[in-house]
Order: sequence, then C-alpha cells, then structure tokens
Amino acid sequence: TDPRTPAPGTANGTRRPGPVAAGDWTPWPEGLAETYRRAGYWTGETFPAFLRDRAARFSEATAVVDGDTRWTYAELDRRADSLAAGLDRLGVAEGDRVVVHLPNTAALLEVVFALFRRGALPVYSLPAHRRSELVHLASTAEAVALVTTDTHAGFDCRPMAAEVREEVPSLEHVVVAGDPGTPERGTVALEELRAEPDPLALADPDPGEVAFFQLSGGTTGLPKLIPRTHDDYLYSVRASADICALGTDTVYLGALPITHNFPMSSPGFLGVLHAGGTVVLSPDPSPATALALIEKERATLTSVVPPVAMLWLDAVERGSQAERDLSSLRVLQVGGATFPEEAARRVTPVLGCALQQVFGMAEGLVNYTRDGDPDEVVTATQGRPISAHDEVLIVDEHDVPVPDGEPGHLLTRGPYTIRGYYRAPEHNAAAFTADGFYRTGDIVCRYPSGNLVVAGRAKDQINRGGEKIGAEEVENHILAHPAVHDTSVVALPDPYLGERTCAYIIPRGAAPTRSEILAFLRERGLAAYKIPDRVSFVDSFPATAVGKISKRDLRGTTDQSGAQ
Ligand code: OOB
Repeated sequence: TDPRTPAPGTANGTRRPGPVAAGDWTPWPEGLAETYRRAGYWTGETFPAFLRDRAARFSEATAVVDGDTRWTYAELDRRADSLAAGLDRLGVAEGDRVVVHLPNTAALLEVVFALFRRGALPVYSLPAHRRSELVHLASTAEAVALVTTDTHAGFDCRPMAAEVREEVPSLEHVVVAGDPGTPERGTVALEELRAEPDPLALADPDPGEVAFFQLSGGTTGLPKLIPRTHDDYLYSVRASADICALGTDTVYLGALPITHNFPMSSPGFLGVLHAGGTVVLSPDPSPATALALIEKERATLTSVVPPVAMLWLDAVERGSQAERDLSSLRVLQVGGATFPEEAARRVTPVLGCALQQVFGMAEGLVNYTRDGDPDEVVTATQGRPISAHDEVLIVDEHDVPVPDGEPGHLLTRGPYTIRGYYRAPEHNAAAFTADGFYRTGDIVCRYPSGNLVVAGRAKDQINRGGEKIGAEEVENHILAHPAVHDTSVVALPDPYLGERTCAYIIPRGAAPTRSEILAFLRERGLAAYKIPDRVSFVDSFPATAVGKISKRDLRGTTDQSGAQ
C-alpha cells in the first residue's frame, strides 16, 4: 500500500474515532477525581506532552540503547514526530486503537510515543502472544492497525499478522518493523512511515480520558482490557520514580518484555524517561545476555520475575557469569510472582546490590519495599502501596475486614487503580465492589508496619513465573478438541517457576495423546506460555459440596491412564 493513500473508513467518516466512549469504561467518581487532583496526584500531564517535555529538558542525554542504536531524548522526540506524521498519512486517526506487538527494541519506544503523538491508543500485547491473543485484543479494541516485527525469537510474525488481519474486520493495516517480506495487501514497513515529518499538531487529549489499554492476566474465558488514563497512569509513573529515587544517572535495564506493566511503569522505562535516565533494552532476560548488558552499559537498576532472579543468582554464584562486573547495579527489583525468601536473602551477598520487592497489577495498585527498610521487610514482604490514597481492605468471604496479620482477600481503590474493565459490565459487577474497590483475587496479610505479604490466590489463574494464565481461557481451547469431553486446568507447584500448568482431561471415548492436545493448542495460535506443562487423563473430576469441580482436590489427583 501507498502510505499516503487514506485508509478506507477514515476519509468518509464511517469510523468514529475520538475518546473512548463513556459507556465503555468506568471513570472515577468526580468527587474522588477532584481529591486526586487537589492532592497533586493527577497533574494533567498527558502522554503526548510527556516526551516533548522530557526532550526539552534532557535533549542531549541518552534516552534509549538497543544494541548499537543509541538515541538521545531529542532523537527519540524527532523520530516520534516523524512516525506520528507517517501514521497520520497511513490513515491512523485520533482515538484509533493500535495493537503493539513488538519485542524490546528502540522501535517499540518510537512507535508508542508516535501513537500518543497522533492521539491514537496503544493496545499492548506481549511478544509471546500469538494469533489467538492478537485476534482477541484487536477485535475487542476494534483496532485499525497491528504493529509487529519481522521475526522474533525464531518466529516469523508476518504470516501470523496477515491471518490476524483477515480475522479482524476493523484491522486495516499491519505495520512491520524490519523486513516486511513479500508485500501483502494492507502491510507496510515501519521504515516507510518514517518519512520527513509534515508538521502535525501534537495531540492534546483530555488527561482524564483513556490513553491506552493494558492487558490483564485474565481470570475469565478471555482476558479483559484495562483502560488506563493519562492522569492515573502518569501519577503511578512519577510516584514510582520518586520512591525508587530515579535521576539522570539512572541506567535501567529493560530485561522483561517492557509492554508489561512492571517494566513499563514500576518505575520501568516510563519512570526512567521521566527522570531523564537511560533505558537499555535487553532482547531477553537470560543471564548471558542481560548480565553482559549490565556490565557493558553500567546499569544501575533492573526488574525481573522470580525465576529470572534465581537464574541470575545461580549463574553468578556458581556458573557462567561469575566473572561479570556488576558493581554498577544498585537495585534489583523482583516482582510479578512470589519470590521465595531463601532466594531473596541471596540477592545482596551474590549480586552485591539491594533487593526491592514489587507486588503490583496491571489494574493499578503497586506495592514496593523501600530503601532503608529493615532486611526482614525486604526479604519477607512485598512492600506497601505507592500512595497514601491507596485504600487497601483485607476481608473475609463476606467482605468483613480481618485483623492485621490474618490472611484475607485484598480489595483496593485509589488514584491509579481502575474502576472497571473495558466493555465488561457483567465481569465488572463481580470484579468490583459496589463502592468501586477492585477485587484483586489475591490473598494477603497486612502487618502493622503496613507491609503486605502475598499468601495465596482466590482467582482462577495460574502464575507461571510471573506469566499469568487464565485457566478458563486454556480450558475453552482444550474443549474445542473433538476428543475432549471435559477439562480443568490447574496450577501445580514448581520449584523454579513457582507454578506450572496441568490440564486434566476427561476424554470422549478413546483418549487423544498428550502431543495431539499440545499440537492442537499450538495450531489454535495460543502463546507458548499458556500451553500446559502437563496433560493428565482422568475418568472424572472431584466435586465440591455444591457440585463444582474442586480444583483443590484435582491438584492431588494422579493420572488414571498412565499417560503424561
Ligand atoms: C504484575 O502485574 P500482572 O497484572 O501481570 O499480575 C498481577 C498479579 C497480582 O494480582 C498477583 O497475583 C501477582 O500478579 N503478583 C505477585 C507479585 N506481584 C504480582 N504475587 C506475589 N508476589 C509479588 N511480588 O505482575 C505486576 C505489575 C506491576 C508491578 C509488578 C508486578
């Protein structure tokens, strides 16, 4: 396609771009919004203005490092302008949704800021996502474009992107970073959009409107989209940058996929850019790649999930990375899943840096242990909330608060915790209380110090080393197999990942083989991390008193066919 040809549906006004419609998301009640503004949390800062302002302030400082690519703030700003103009020419309009499926590259930052400049809304996905997830995201958000890459980690994303485009009626464009391959209708190279900018006015959205969509871990058949506003999200970014004492000397290694909430905003790449520091992007979090980058770029801060932290600890203590000079590293943030206390205690002796535990969620609430906290707080708790206005309730089955130190359901409400998912009224009725508290699905204890300890989970989700898997989503895929009568997907304990997934299956007649089931799931375009680690065939499921499948009892069930 010629990027200068206006896309169908934009010129003749058949599409109605603009802010996310009032009925599709749940704004904060005006009284609370006013409180958050008065408290100085919601400042009116917006994403389009964010980079412009940082570029004016830190112009010649290095904003991003990706291999041999090093861009200053001025360069990133210029590129975002240029690409915003290219997106405009392509037909991406204000209010349009664009699925971002990119690995940790400088191009990802360029694309995200260009979308904000254009007034378009990024819909974030993970590089591991495949056809199934991308179709769901694009169709739910009614995205007009999908930005992907040529190949990543040995996978060619282009044919998949073409399939996604075929399946999702709203998707007009596939933009490919790198080599677009055989030009297909509707596919354009990112490079082609990086033309000399025609002057394009910086988008000037209402800071109270939805700025982008973040992906939830998912507890339902299909993961819900999380609408985040400029005001609420940028508050969490600034406050996180403060808590972590970021400055122009911060060099942050983005080792996890940076479209995830943790490396994006806790304080993540956005917090670092806000503070004028440098974001170094690692293509993967393996010890060989990431620790070499820490040494080479003198990184001061990074964030990982527990299994990655444990790999790093082993590699430095008794392995391949023992000779690395990691003396620049001041803080290792660990979050996303439970970090075993024994591993937490090894961080400082082995890596020579401080540990910070982070317990957060894409829906909002983020807790940090703080610099200066006693060792036992840092190694054995998941910290306390960002904000004095984060309301935390820990309640029993009847929503009655439990005493401090006792486990209960964590409910929360505050200046950066959503009040509802995107277009999900039924689910919202269950996931939020009548007065707007989000039911996190986490079981936590609160100590008198205010620090929280994650003690378990009430939601039907598997936390596979920080990667969240909605059991029902995987169950629905398995149920589509003709030889499956019923299935139940549960978490099994794993010393390294914390949890891994097991699919219990009641076959219909002759049992399919395990590999048939796994191949079937892959063909359905499911991300690899959601493919069950174990498949077990059984004759029946244990039931609870009310006749539901008892997942708790199922975890103890052994295979009845001998198959694995
Ligand atoms: C982060 O965000 P999500 O949306 O991928 O997952 C949130 C869920 C939490 O509800 C909790 O179940 C679990 O992940 N979790 C932890 C944890 N951090 C998150 N469980 C135990 N210990 C921890 N430290 O995972 C996320 C978002 C922002 C910052 C950090 C993590």
